[in-house]
Amino acid sequence: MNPLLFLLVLLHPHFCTAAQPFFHPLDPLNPTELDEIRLAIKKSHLGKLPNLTFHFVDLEEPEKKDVLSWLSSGEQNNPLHRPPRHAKVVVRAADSTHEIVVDLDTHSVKSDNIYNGHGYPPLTFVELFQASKLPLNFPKFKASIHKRGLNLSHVSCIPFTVGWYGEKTTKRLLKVACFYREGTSNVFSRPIEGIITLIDVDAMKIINYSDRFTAPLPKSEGTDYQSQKTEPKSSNCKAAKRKFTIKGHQVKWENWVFHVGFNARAGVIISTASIFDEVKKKFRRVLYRGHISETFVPYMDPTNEWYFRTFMDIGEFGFGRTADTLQPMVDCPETAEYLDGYMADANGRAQKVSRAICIFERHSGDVLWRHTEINIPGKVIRRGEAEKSLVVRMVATVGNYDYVLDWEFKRSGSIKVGVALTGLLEVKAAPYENTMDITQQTYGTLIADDTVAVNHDHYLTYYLDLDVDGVPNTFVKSNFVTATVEDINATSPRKSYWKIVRRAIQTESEAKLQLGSDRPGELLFVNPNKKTKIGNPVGYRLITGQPVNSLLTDDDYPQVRAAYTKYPLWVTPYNKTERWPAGFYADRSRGDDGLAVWTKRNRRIDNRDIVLWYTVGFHHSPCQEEFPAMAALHGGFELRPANYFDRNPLLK
Ligand SMILES: *[C@@H]1O[C@H](CO)[C@@H](O)[C@H](O)[C@H]1NC(C)=O
Ligand SMILES: *[C@@H]1O[C@H](CO)[C@@H](O)[C@H](O)[C@H]1NC(C)=O
Ligand SMILES: *[C@@H]1O[C@H](CO)[C@@H](O)[C@H](O)[C@H]1NC(C)=O
Ligand SMILES: *[C@@H]1O[C@H](CO)[C@@H](O)[C@H](O)[C@H]1NC(C)=O
Ligand SMILES: *[C@@H]1O[C@H](CO)[C@@H](O)[C@H](O)[C@H]1NC(C)=O
Ligand SMILES: [Cu+2]
Repeated sequence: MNPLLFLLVLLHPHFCTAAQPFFHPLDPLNPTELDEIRLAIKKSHLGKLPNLTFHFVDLEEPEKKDVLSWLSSGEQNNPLHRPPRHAKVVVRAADSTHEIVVDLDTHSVKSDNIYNGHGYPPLTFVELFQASKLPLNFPKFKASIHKRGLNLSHVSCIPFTVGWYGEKTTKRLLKVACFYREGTSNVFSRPIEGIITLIDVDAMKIINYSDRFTAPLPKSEGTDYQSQKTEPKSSNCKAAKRKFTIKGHQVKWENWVFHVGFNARAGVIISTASIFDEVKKKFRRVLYRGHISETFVPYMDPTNEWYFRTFMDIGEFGFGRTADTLQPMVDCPETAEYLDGYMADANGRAQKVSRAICIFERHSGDVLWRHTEINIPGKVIRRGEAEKSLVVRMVATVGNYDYVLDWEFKRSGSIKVGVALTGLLEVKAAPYENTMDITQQTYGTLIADDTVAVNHDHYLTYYLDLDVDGVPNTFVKSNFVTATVEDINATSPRKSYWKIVRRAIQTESEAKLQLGSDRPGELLFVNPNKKTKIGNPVGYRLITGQPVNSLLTDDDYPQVRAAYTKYPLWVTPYNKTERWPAGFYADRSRGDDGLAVWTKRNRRIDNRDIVLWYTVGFHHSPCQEEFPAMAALHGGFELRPANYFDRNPLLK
């Protein structure tokens, strides 16, 4: 024990009597801390400003070097040695955006800076809720509903973010579209087409209204999905004994140890993930921090009621904010353990999402490895192991869509990131009952009578601060190229083979890659300062899914805002403030912050602390089976050791 702590123990006996809570500097803010933050802000000068609203409250991450030295110090349970704990808070008050740092050790506001750049912080649930109610009391809207022969008490309205289309000055706005609930719980299936209401969010007033045309209201028959409701059923067999431990937010399973955080914006955050090396007898680092960092969902319909539907769900709303309470036996298996999530609501009050995250051991039924040997006279050797892995899962329900987000850890050293899209399609009403009747561009697929599901994309971008066996890493791109047999001495009847051409990438501009279009190859992240016993650079391989790049033109405003979606892969030098690829202030952003802008500096990325940005994308052309609810569509990628271990870590 260090002498200072010993002294404190004498002065404060509770230090040694109370069980030490397990602490990690990246632990998310707990409800007590959220309360302290709110009170510190309320009692500061900010508390006197009108209309004080909390838009974002999160841990202000300690410096990476401090976290790493804490991790290696062996002082994990010593509260005196923890890095200082701060919170970052973004509030709106009197029509301004304030960025505040609160010191959680002194319970006081440390700094307050007014943000004057473009874009706005995420919308609060209160704002979305209030905006959704405004049309229902608006005389012109009531008249439109009456004109269509509909009953106002069956109308539900849903607010959408509006993007940016070159306006010189902007306001915080929402556009509201309305739906007819009558006869169905599938709210999204019966759009009341032709009407859009524009709302000034700060004033919370309707500032424009358009009712351009009517279209047949899609009928309610066949739209419901509740008949298939899966009631959580408990099985008779007793749940298998849990094979992992959760201490605070630290998870240990087989050869892995990692930390599971949570915030309103990203949802699940995996950090300080290390894997035990049986040969070296120590934990070795793989991933300092990984989380989803933005989604971009542009719809492909340029008409007045649809053109603005180009959502950035993480920056505009938040995946943690929309994290759903997981249903045992539907969302996660019986053996799962759950973690609650905490965040601040619009008043700064701690809000709990029960069972926001689940963790479970998965027995996929797949073969992990196997071999049968018949070439040994007199015997047959048959060996192998079944696959099992540990999954950390959350679900974000953003309006009509549900995103199931998995981090899967394998004993082989792989980390698989999985994304599944499910939920309801966003549809519009159109006067067609058969594709033969279609006379005008529909921008989608006719999936039911009078119902068109509009084409769109989903881009889910992951922030991956890899620390492959240490901080300095290099991105190495190899290509498999066809070589011809040089026929000088005519010793080989073969004409060709392939060989590997490796290139260590030096700068950001070389690192942004179009995948799939060019030659085959592999993407490696190596620690150039470490080699295996026999000399290969220690690395991890990125195995991508199907590459998907944006097809929008560079001058299209949504594409200007989400310029990073032109490439599925970017690599940047680590910089704590570069975290959100469309910028932090994504609502009404103009593309002047974010990955595509930062990388214009073309910084060096070789043998440095680097961050990989990888986008899982989908071009979604809807089909009839996706109505009334859509079976999960899967995507993802894998980080897989490549000469990281001296041999297969599964075979001891
Ligand atoms: C406070 O909000 C209300 C409505 O949300 C708005 O009418 C008022 O102008 C706001 N006051 C200030 C000073 O921003
Ligand atoms: C509208 O719907 C409500 C709720 O179902 C019902 O009570 C009311 O009578 C309806 N109004 C008309 C005019 O049909
Ligand atoms: C309001 O709507 C009209 C008609 O749709 C449009 O011409 C006008 O530009 C809109 N004004 C604003 C402020 O959006
Ligand atoms: C061809 O054969 C000569 C003589 O045996 C040898 O010196 C040379 O290295 C060979 N070249 C190749 C390409 O194998
Ligand atoms: C980190 O990134 C921000 C935004 O790109 C930039 O302003 C800042 O100078 C960078 N810091 C360092 C140390 O490079
Ligand atoms: Cu989709």
